Amino acid sequence: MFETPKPVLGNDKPAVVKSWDEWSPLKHVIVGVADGGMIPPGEPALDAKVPEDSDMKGQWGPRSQESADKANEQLDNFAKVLESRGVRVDRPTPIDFSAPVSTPDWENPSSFGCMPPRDVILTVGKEMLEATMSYRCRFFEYLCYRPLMQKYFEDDPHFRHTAAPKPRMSDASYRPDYLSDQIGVEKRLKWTAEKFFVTTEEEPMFDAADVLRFGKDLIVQHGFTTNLKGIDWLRRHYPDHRVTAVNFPGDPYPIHIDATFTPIRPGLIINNPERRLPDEQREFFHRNDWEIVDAARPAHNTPPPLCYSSVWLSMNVLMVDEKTVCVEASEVNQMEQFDKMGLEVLPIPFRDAYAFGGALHCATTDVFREGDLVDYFP
Ligand code: DAV
Repeated sequence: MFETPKPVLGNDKPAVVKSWDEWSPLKHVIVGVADGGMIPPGEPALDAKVPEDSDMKGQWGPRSQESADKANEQLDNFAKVLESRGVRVDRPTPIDFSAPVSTPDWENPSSFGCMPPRDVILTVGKEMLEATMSYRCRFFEYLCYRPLMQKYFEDDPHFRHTAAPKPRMSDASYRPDYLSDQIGVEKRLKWTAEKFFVTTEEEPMFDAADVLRFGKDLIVQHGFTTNLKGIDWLRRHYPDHRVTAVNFPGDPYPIHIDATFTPIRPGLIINNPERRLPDEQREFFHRNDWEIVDAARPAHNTPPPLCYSSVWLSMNVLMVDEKTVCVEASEVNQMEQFDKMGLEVLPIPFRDAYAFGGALHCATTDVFREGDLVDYFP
């Protein structure tokens, strides 16, 4: 019989859930774990994200114990650094990611992992929402967070635990045009510019990591992992927020906004210079005196082995507060840029964890930040 695992908790004090933005003082966070992480088998939306020249092409199966151990060492160290800054840290509970999964519409030989909580759980105010997700291999990932959700539900009488409608993720949800592994970057860029993405508009789909929280505004990337219906669903779900769709035509593999567009503090955003926000979409920010500056170049020319993400994980940073930023320890250019902006930089070694699902923003999700709901774009 399946027994519900006990949550791995930072401490036993009752939890309180609240977070409205990406930069207010962080007091409680979930940090992912690498245990059991898989290279998932091919499926339509995942294949579309793997670049033609990637070492991931055609691979699948369990990741090595050695690589998981190294990743966990860095994840644990990251958790310790956060704790030393007064941040309480909880960890998800892995399920058996190697087990085949199925629904009435499809079967997939395995799941993925639970290293990047940011992709799955969206905290807005006192609510934690489980995203629909968009990859079949990530359909059941929310289960890893349920022990924590139950604990928060018991502790905080005002916490709202919600789940967006599970998509069917049948073949109708994916464009067969993206099935070829010989598309080429030129055609991909044309398709991205035309907003012709791998996901169709069959049903609402979104990953939580396509959403950035700016107080009363939610900025959402339309791309491979979030479709327009997903954005519309978010708009209807958060009637007291403004939900604005953005897209970045320079990105041939647009998944998740957090290696593309990163708010640092009220009034300041760094933007990936290869994935510029189009001028007409910049208006929204400029009108309210927000500055959008080019992010520094990554320090590496290639991602580490067996990694889905691009070198732009350099800008996938975690704000501890408006003046303190966690940056991957080898990203010297990004650290220097933040230093010049007057921020305190906490260097965090993390490249061994990248392959399990991303960098420091991906590997966390907020439980509690100080501060209240602010309208930054009145
Ligand atoms: O640039 O490959 C990575 C985002 C991971 N959450 C990229 C996007």
